[in-house]
Amino acid sequence: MDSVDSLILKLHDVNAVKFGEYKLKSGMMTPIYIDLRVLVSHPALMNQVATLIYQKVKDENLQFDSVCGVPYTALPLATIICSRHELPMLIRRKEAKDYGTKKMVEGICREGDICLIIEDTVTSGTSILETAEVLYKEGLKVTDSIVLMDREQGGVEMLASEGIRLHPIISMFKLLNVLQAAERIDAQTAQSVRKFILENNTFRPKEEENGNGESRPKKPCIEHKEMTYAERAKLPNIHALASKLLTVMEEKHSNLCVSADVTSTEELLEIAESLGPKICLLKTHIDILKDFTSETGQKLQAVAEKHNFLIFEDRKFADIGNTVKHQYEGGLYQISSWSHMVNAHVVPGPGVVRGLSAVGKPLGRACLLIGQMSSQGALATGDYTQAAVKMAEENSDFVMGFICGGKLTTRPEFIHMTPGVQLQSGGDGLGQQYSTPENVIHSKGSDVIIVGRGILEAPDRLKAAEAYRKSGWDGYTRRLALNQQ
Ligand code: 5BU
Repeated sequence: MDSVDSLILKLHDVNAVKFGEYKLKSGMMTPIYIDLRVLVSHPALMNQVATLIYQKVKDENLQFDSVCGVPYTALPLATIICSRHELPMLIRRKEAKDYGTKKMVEGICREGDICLIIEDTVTSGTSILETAEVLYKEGLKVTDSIVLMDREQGGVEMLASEGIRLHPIISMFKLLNVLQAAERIDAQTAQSVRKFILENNTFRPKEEENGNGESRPKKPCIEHKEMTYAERAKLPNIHALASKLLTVMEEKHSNLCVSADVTSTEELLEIAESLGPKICLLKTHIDILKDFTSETGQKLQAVAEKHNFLIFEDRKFADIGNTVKHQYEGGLYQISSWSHMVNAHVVPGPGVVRGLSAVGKPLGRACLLIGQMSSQGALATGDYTQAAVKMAEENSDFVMGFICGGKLTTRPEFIHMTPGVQLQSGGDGLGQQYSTPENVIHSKGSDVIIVGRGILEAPDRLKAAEAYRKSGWDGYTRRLALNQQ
């Protein structure tokens, strides 16, 4: 039997998992209560739990300088792990002493050190956050936390929104499945608890500006049992181009779109040729080229074919349907003839999508709607963003996704792409605001990072593209790992 399955049964044996009517710390009534305080009376079980927690550290390759258990239940667990593996430990005080040093944390705190937090049970994640905040005051960083039992009521999402990855050993749905399979509980009990958990998610994304000019998405950034890019590519209702892009991403292990904001055709083609193997998508601003000819589009297409990436002209259409139809098809650039996808503002209403669709749909093209912008003070927030999501859902035969700061909809057929990405957060003095690939992909649940100057202005563009590719892909694999237990 799987070690987690056997642990679940043992926890049930020692009455650490109870079914009935119980009150949580928050006052919420619950049909299932997890009481891991009883662990101290069962040393063998305590050792087994400590082993599994340390196994998680290894599996996830977590990097840290010290370990802190959330008082009190996780304290002895942290102690066993630190003692066995000779790791420095920190103890968080619940109350400061009123004599002596008045310290809130015992142990050596070095500025900038990373502390791993261990917790027994998580509902909303606030206990971990409270401990993290005490550690932050001592100059420490917290990037990861391990919890024995995640009640799957929003703790993962809440902590992710605060920059902490939560790694659960047991999740509520797994626990219910194991107990039901072992006939410890009947199907009805399991089902009523599942219903309770699904109906009582404590995570509410903050609506206010997040300091990056974007309002946070209304839905949690991350869902449980998240699908891989490859799985999403096979969805029956997905746009063929979205499916193609997800397939390319999976094949090349790249969720990197390079924004080739250069002014000569030669340099554009050079970027496409040299960075092609690293990217899934190349974004253009074709109207900044000083020497565009119809050959530019054709040559770009040939390079895209050769290196297996798609082309996205960042044209940001924003006019009535009839006008955008001409702008998309005709003029100097004849965008629809060479670009796989384009984007549009939703400010004109659905006519903009219908106009573009009239030209693009017969060619197998697709469109991204601009739900949010990366620039400071952008007005695309709140209800406007939600209207963009609705417009996409109503036009999913041509709309394949969004330009946004993070995940806007849980519908997996839509692809989320985020500009304003650099390895260091910050800005450019002209309103652009940067988030890191990790933040964009892992914390905010976007799918594709769009990077311009972070790569174009690097001394070695290829090396920089590889660093962004790796960082974006790592964010994706970590997000998957977190949501697939
Ligand atoms: P940068 O050099 O990484 O800052 O370039 C970002 C690119 O993405 C640039 O071409 C912008 O026009 C584009 N962009 C953006 O930065 N923010 C947005 O909200 C949108 C597009 Br929509």
